[in-house]
Amino acid sequence: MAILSILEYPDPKLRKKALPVEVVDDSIRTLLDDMLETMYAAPGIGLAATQVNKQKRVIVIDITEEKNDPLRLVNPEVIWTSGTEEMDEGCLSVPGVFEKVSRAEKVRVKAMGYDGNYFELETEGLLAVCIQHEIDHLEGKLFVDYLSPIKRHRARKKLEKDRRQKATNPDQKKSVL
Ligand code: K1U
Ligand code: ZN
Repeated sequence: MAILSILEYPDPKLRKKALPVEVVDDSIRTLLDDMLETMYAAPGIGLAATQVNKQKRVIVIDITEEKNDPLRLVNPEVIWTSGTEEMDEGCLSVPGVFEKVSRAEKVRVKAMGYDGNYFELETEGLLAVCIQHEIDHLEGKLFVDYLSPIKRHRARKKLEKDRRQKATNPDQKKSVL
C-alpha cells in the first residue's frame, strides 16, 4: 500500500470531472487500498480519487473513531434524498477550514464495492453528509463553493496564511508539543 499526495485548493486539478469505472479490477482495488491508507494517515473520514489526482469515480469513507469500518464506493450515485440539514464540514484539500454547509439529510446511494458487485445503502447524519461531499469532489466541486463570497475569501486567506507560516516554520507543531 502507499500514501498518496493530496491536492490542495485552489489547484485546478481539483476541478476535473472523474470518469466512470468500467470494471473493478486489481488496479482499482489498489487505488481503493491506497486511498484508505492515505485517508487514515491524513487523518480524515473520507477521500475522493480526484483529491489524489486520479480522475476515476472512486471514494472511500470511514466515520468511525476506531477506523475499523471502511466503506469503498465505486461509481457512487445518489438515487434518493430526503430533507435538508446544516453541518460543519472540513476538507483535506482545504486544510484548517471548517464551515457549515446545507445538504440532504438522508440519502440512498447505489455503488459498486470492492468485489465489483452493485449494492445500495440508505443513511443519514455524518455519513450522508460525507458521501455527498465526496461525490461532489468527483464532479470537481468543493465545499467552499457553497459558501458566500466573503466566507470563501476568508477561507482562501486563512489557507495562504497557514501555508506561509508552515513555510517559515515547518516544525512549528512539533515545537509546540
Ligand atoms: O473529502 C475530504 O476532504 C475529507 C473530509 C470529509 C468530510 C468531513 C466532514 C464533513 C464532510 C466531509 C475530511 O475528512 S476533513 C477531516 C475531518 O473531518 C476529520 C479528521 C479527523 C478526525 C475526524 C474528522
Ligand atoms: Zn473534501
